[in-house]
Amino acid sequence: MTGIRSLGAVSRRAFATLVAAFAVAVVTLSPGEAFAVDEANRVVSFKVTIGTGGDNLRSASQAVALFRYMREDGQQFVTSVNLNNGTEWPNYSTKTVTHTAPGGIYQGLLLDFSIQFTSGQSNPFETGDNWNMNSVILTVRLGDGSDVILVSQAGSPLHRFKSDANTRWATSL
Ligand SMILES: [Ca+2]
Repeated sequence: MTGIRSLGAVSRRAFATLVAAFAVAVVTLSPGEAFAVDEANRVVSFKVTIGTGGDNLRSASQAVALFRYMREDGQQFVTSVNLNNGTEWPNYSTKTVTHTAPGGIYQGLLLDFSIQFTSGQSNPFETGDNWNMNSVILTVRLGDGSDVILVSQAGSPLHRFKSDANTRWATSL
């Protein structure tokens, strides 16, 4: 069964306790055994839904989503996905991309989420591309089958990416 859970203060506190216990477990268990402990809070996939405003994401431009997280040993990693793969996202369109998470990512250890824009040219005569992002929703699917909305922001635009400036948007998780 799939349900929606909000990330409240109680669950954060509970998770902090869990992580503290987990840190002890890492010392006494081999990494392979430790990974299985928090299956219910393991991030299985990231789902990103982005609304484009009145300035499109042009063909040949790239929008990449990056998810920074901490592993149980305290090291930081980033997993990323190219959202549009060089295809156009037209004005006032909404696109959803799902990214399967690598192993070892847990809900309480996510650090931040960002979108990196790179302007492209599909022919030598095109000028640099700009892109208005009007909304972004980030949902994670957890190991217990539930979906958790971590980010839901909107504006007009929420962020304007330019070919030569403001090419990164980020929010903490
Ligand atoms: Ca554009």
